[in-house]
Amino acid sequence: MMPKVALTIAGSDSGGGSGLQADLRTFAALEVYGYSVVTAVTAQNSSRIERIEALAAPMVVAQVEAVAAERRPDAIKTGALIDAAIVEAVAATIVRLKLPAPVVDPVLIASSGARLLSPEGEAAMSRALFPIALVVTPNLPEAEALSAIPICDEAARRAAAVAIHRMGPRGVVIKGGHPFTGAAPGARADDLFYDGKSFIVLQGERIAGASMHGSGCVFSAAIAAHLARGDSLEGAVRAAKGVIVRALRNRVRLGRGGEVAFRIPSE
Ligand code: PXL
Repeated sequence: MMPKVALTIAGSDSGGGSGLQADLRTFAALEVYGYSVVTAVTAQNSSRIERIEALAAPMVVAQVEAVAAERRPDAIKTGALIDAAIVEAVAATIVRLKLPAPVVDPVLIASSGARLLSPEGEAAMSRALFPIALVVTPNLPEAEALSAIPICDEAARRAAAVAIHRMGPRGVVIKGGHPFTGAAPGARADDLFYDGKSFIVLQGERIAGASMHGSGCVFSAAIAAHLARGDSLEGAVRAAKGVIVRALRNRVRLGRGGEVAFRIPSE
């Protein structure tokens, strides 16, 4: 049987917790074949990122062309894109090759504090990639940075979702993993989905002790895998919420750093 194929365009995390390693693990758990285009190599473990080296944009494009020449992916996600040259090359290549509208995880800064997209890259992402995106999936700090709206409550989160939606994607999910400033410990981890018409709150209990390292990667990869399998955007986002909850319940600790989302048992 010919499998469905998802393509991730992301950074390599040598520690395996996030980036394309988390994406491929998620695709495999959802029985979707993974193509992986590397944007950068990071030397990191669960505690810290030691070094980041971006590939030249033409090498990123060459990888996309190589896989797309063989088979058109059924869905695409983007993760860490590092700089404006890579952002612009990825957006132009998706348009030129008429590839599916991507799930854009607007990775700006790693949980450990390292920048995974330059300020110029951030501007390029909202200008060139958001208008062709199917859905953009910021966490709370990323939504604040992209919308320039401080998010301290649900009303502000909705305003930020509207502001990001105006930048062009079909949908926006502002994830609930980071609590609002001043929220009570154990506050819910609900995600907010906005498609330009209505808001949908994806309910989720906060999972005590769960690390955030890599969980955004698993979430956006799960959206792409479900889209590849033929789900609607809303269906894929709802399914991905279930996937990240399962992965966080089955997290592992490999060293002294954070735990990472790991096994995704089928429901
Ligand atoms: O979780 C965001 C992320 C994405 N991609 C790479 C990363 C990280 C966080 O560390 O290293 C390569």
